[in-house]
Amino acid sequence: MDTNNSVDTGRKKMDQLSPYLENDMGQKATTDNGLKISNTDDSLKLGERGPTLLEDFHFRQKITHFDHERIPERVVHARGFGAHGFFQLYESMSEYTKAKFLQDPNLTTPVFVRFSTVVGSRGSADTVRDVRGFATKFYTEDGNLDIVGNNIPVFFIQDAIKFPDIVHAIKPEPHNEVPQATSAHDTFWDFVVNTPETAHMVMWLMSDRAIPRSFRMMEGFGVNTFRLINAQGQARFVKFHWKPLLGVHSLLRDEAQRLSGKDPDFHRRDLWDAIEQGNYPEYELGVQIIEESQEFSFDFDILDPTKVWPEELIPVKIIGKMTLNKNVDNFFAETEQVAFCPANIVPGIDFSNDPLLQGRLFSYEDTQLSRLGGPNFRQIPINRPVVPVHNDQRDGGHQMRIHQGNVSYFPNMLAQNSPSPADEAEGGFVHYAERVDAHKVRARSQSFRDHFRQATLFWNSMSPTEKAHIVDAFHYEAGSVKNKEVKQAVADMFAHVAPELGEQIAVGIGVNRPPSVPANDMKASSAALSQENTIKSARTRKVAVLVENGFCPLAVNTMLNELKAAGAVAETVSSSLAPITGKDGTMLEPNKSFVTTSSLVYDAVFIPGGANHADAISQNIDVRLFINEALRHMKTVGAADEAAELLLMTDAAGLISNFTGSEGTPWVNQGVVLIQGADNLQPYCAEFINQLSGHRHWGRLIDYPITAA
Ligand code: HDE
Repeated sequence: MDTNNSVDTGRKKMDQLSPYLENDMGQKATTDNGLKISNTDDSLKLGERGPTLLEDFHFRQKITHFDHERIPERVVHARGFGAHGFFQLYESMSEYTKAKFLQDPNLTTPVFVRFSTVVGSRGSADTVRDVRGFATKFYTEDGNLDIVGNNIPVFFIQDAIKFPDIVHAIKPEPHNEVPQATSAHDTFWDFVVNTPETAHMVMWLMSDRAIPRSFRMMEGFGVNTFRLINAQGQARFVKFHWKPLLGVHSLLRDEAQRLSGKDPDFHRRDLWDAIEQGNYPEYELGVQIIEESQEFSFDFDILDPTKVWPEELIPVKIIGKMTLNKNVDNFFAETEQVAFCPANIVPGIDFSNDPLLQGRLFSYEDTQLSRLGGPNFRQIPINRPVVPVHNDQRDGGHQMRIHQGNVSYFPNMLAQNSPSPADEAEGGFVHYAERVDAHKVRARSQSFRDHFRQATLFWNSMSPTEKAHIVDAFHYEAGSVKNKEVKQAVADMFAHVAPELGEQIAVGIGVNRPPSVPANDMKASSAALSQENTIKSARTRKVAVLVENGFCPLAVNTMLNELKAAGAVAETVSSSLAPITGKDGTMLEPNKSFVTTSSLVYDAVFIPGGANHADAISQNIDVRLFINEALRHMKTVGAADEAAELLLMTDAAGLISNFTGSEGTPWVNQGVVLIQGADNLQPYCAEFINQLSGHRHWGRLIDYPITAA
């Protein structure tokens, strides 16, 4: 926990949780009844070789508890990872809302965040192509507020009643429960091609947004439209955004798929390690606000969850920052048992009639009843508000409160009407009195009918690299579909987004060119949608320094020091974990070996010089694979002195074919950074770090996935 902040830093929630922390260190083992146990290795038997006796209460309790250790996983967002932190406002938002936590910039509010994938089971891999959940619980002075968002700002469907359909379609197919944690199969694409409102979100799902580099490097979006209400009762429409201070960055498809095997925990490990190292993830909270009078001023319906509010039209006002500064003490107790619900709001925030949101308001409470086993899940420590709870709700499974007295109803005289409702001035929640005058119909508004224009806006906003990645994703996803008609329909449907997209999909998945369709009139683009325009930084990036016997200690030390100063994280990697000797006799104990790690988990690779080192490295097939893979995944690769020439051996892409030596100054081409004959490596390290902060070097193989039609 960060104690340097002058303000609360989320302490209130930690103080509340601390009485529940258990530490068994140095204690004697007992049963759940507190009876000390003398032996927990042998069951009670009739003779040493005889049958076990039913009377063995310790055996029965131990096994029974174990038998019931699991609870149902979330029906969606089953795999997730959480952390504690705090939120602090930059400036008072009192003009827009009376929410207490948005009034005073000196106040900090404890938060708990859970990131997740949507489709896979609890044990599935982190780096699959999927939407990421980004759910935040604010423990405010008005009670808990949940912003249950995703890292994609739009949703597949417009009405909550279709949620079971989309989820059934995207989950593993029911006859054989294959494939796990992916949309690359027939039922998902069958649903998509029969549901044009999915077009916009599918574009995001096929984009790099769906394979984030880190939870720390993705945006969050509340998706649904809410309201802000100020103390005068004025309402405005609002959408919530989280903007990561490290920028928005992604993996490559191939990298993400390989990582699923090499490190299925890649994202949770990354978040955990960053927090343990003090590299606290930070996200700014932004709001887009639309006046009620402007409700009908746009070429999209502001209640339609398949639409963004383009940031160039409605700017995101940055209002505060969230810092995640503490890992959980226990995954199950906190991350697994946390229960989010978009209906958890506070005075100053209210709902809109967004038909997806309206359904969500019901679903989350409902699902917790089976997942967490009854109506008292709000009493689980992680779910408790930091303010007192008083009401006449009683009993139910696992009731933790011991309510005193004989009154559990309202109104009453016996307890002087306690607990009594609070009026608005006392902080009582009063729903926004929206006037609605309409027929009761099972129908959808005409204003929700445009399904392609914003999908085209997204496509128009992508850089050539991002477009190439989208085409590549379609080739993999729709190419994995078995049914030829569905495949054809995918190419045909996305020709409505952009004819060239439909054609490029068709080429890659072996179906006919889509028939020409009427041109979509969306010509605009939005710079905010492209990751090319994001923040770039070397901070917290991970670098592998490859070392064998004979390495140059000066080069290694300079690089490690400079990386540390830039806020990057370095690990030495060698053939084994045994200590190695540098060219001047310096000993070094490598952090990782080629068996225990892989190029996949790093953002860059550096190979120091040393004559014998170069020999040792040149004979090592693992080194070649490591470098080749890093080059293929567009990562920064650096080498010094003798090692620079070795790169020629792995230079399949011809990146250094024109390297003729560097005479003491750094030589750079597409993220390959070489140096020879320098007395001082600091300028070289600065260039290496500069290249590292570029994230990936897309120019390296820019033309590879797009095939000419
Ligand atoms: Fe969810 N969603 N959802 N969802 N959702 C759940 O609630 C649901 C939607 C989101 O880390 C479930 O507690 C419906 C949009 C996140 O614990 C369930 C609809 C967005 C999480 C549920 C949606 C989300 C969930 C399953 C369509 C982004 C994980 C377990 C109307 C704004 C929260 C649970 C966590 C979880 C229902 C659509 C985000 C079944 C009916 C849109 C981040 O209640």
